[in-house]
Amino acid sequence: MQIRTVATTPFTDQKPGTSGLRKRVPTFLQAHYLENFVQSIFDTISVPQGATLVLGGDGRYYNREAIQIILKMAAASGFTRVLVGRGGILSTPAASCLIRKYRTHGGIILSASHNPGGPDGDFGIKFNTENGGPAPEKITEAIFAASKKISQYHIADSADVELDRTGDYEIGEMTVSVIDPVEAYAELMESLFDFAAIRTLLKGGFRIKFDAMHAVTGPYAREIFVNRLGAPSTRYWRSQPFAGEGAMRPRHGAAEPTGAGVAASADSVMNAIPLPDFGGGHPDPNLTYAHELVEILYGDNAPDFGAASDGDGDRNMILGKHFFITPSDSLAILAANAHLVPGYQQGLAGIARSMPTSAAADRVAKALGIPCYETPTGWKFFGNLMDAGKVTLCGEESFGTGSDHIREKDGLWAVLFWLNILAVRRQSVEAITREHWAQYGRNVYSRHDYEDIPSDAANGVMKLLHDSFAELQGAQFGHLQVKLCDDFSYTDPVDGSVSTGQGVRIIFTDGSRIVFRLSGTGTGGATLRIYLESYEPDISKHHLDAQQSLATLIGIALQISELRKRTRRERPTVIT
Ligand code: G16
Repeated sequence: MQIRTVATTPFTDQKPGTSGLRKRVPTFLQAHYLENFVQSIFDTISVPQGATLVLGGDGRYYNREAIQIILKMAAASGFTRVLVGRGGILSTPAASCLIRKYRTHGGIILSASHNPGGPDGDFGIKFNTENGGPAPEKITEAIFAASKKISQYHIADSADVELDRTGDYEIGEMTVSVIDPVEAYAELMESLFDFAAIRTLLKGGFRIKFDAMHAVTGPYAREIFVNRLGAPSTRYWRSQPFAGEGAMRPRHGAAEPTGAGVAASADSVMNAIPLPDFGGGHPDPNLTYAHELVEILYGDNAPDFGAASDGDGDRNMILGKHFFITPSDSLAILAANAHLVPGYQQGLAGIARSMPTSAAADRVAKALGIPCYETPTGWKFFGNLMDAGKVTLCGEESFGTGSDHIREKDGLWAVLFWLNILAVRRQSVEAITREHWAQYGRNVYSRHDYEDIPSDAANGVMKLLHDSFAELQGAQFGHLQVKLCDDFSYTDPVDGSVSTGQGVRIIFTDGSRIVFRLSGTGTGGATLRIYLESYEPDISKHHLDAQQSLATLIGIALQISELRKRTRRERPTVIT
């Protein structure tokens, strides 16, 4: 095998964000752009002899081409073996599962998560370490530093590898094992949940609808829900192979019924084929972007349970019949019911949530007598806590929930956790949630996103808030008084590392909160997020709409941030 050393010059913008390097596809298509970043990863992690790498992505545009490049660079950098998902497909949780199962020297996941794909969409790349989790900040910082002084990269001169057939292939000395992307992950799920009980629930007529949003979870959902749990499906799906096998791929939208008609259809999994542009959609499982599913769950003859996942399969949205559960409540409910689920019957060591996530889980932790940790936004902050055995369940308001079974958040895991609880309790999703609120009180919660606003305006809002800290301290807004305002910082209790500037918190004396934060995952302009939370112990008010209950806080947030004036936006782009 011939290894070529290619001279290159640094790009200045390869700083990983909340979760890896995410850029528009045209940026990644620039000569040497991907190669520079991959070489910076390999230079940073120094590849030991005999090392194996996991490699796969969410199937978005440029996934396959990038995989071929990375395989050749891995061969040139001394890896002995690379495990690649067939068709280049691996969900983020499945990649984490494989890294742990085969004790590899980490993995590379190609995804821009919930961001749209296609030639004008986004692409992304992230490195996960040997524990299966996203690289911590000290590694991503080192990769960024390497990317700023790179002068050459190494790549094997070899033919492309056949990605669509499982088996072993060679690039020089390195073996490329193309593996089934689903099997190990599905087995892990079977080891955690009571599949027999869920099968009985589904057989008894409990109807589910899972929206894979034409992203990576389609093959996983079909195998788990349809093949292993017996959820109804048309024969079409049963005989459908994986994505990437072009001949079987339907024309966009042609193979599946959409809209209200789907509610009555027998298919438990919709939008199940991963497409490079996600069928033109925005694979973010929330009330705005998963509206097709939301319409079904809020329509006539709605299924009993609905769920969606995102581009790379780590996020989840849970719906009941005509009912939405905030991710914060979902985490709390999973924790409160974990004793009903085989994989968690031995009890929880602790819970962790990101700072902007509501304190609903804290109440459950208190009742269980276990610790609850508050971390900055980003799954990477949970890794140390899980590795140290301090927490079992973790969750974020951004539709991420997971446990120490892997080191990533896990969309289908959350869906199965809910189904297991439903199979035991035999109540509706809404009834379980309302009982939970009756017992613990309700942390009324909402997030308002202002997407794609000019960076200057977004930074201006954040600066104004910082400059107002002294003035806000102790300020009175009607019946609400500010107890504390700061920019959240976190000291990792395991390794002592400190992360500052993680979001502006305005906390009132009654426990209500407003949090302002700039997104770390966008690729165009800035996204400003406002997180709003208040606590309602009064059961007679639990039925109220969250926006109504939070109206006062929303008004204060707009007033102190001068958001409307500074961004010229009258309303948020997305409300969840
Ligand atoms: C990523 C991280 C999550 C984090 C989210 C926040 O999600 O993996 O842990 O909560 O970003 O996004 P933002 O910075 O935009 O608020 P994902 O699903 O995009 O990988």
